Amino acid sequence: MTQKSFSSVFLASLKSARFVFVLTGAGMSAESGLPTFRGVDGYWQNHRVQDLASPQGFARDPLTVWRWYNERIRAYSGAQPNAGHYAPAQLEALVPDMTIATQTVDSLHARAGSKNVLELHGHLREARCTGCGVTLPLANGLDESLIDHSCGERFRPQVVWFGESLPQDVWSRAESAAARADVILVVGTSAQVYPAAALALQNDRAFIAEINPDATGLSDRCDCVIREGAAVALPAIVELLRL
Ligand code: BV8
Repeated sequence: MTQKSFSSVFLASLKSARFVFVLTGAGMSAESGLPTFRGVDGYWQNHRVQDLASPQGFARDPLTVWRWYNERIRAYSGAQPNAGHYAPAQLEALVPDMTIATQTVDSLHARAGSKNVLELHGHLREARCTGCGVTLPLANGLDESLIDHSCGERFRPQVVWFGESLPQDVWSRAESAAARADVILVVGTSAQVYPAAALALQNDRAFIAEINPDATGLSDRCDCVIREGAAVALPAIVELLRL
């Protein structure tokens, strides 16, 4: 992508920005070979969301829920950050203050070197007992024999399920970073999940750019849309900022 691929106002806003806020979703990891949630081969094609990513679904069938997460954990550990993950890590060094708020739970932003990452929907690095709070590392998933804990309760993944509140400290840091942003990049999200998607809507002063091959519910609210994949658009933006 060349300079002409981007609106001059976008590049000027980014060059002069003090605060940059980046909201990312599953599309960030598509070029790492990980399926998105609602894409053609999305995770949820074969499962009902309510049966997997919710406290009710977990209470009803913890074994199926853990089998789904173990499958994803194995996929995540075999995946590598892509150029779209490395670019924001490089962008952090080019702007005074940058925050990434991600809906992904694959830890690829951190593995790519990003320092200031807010995991809005948690992560899959460890499981937590719902009774006594003890945690277990999830490097290779959770052995099914360990789901029930000796304290009488069960281990669950450290993610935020539908109907659960986002971690208060993470949410308030994300809200203030979005509110003070001069530029907001919305990358790889269908913007269907709230309150995360609302982060891009609460600041009417910022220049908002969407990076997504497809249109979303946020597209009309953006000042520019870049119909390209994250692994192509984000490195191109970083290169142009360096000029
Ligand atoms: C809550 C963790 C109550 C688990 C996930 C309004 C306000 C508040 C809540 C709601 C509301 N309306 C509805 C709700 C309820 C609900 C909700 O949003 N439902 C939706 C489905 C209608 N929200 C909740 O329950 C949240 N909690 O609200 O608590 C409350 C409210 C207020 C105060 C107190 C309490 C909790 C939601 C968290 C759910 N957990 N994940 C897990 O991962 O298993 S959500 C899940 O969806 C993932 O985190 C995923 O990342 C996220 C969002 O999906 P996307 O990331 O956008 O992925 P998707 O596939 O949809 O899109 C991918 C995009 O990438 C596409 O656009 C595609 O075109 C693009 N793409 C593809 N390739 C590329 C690309 N882009 C760039 N480059 C590419 N190469």
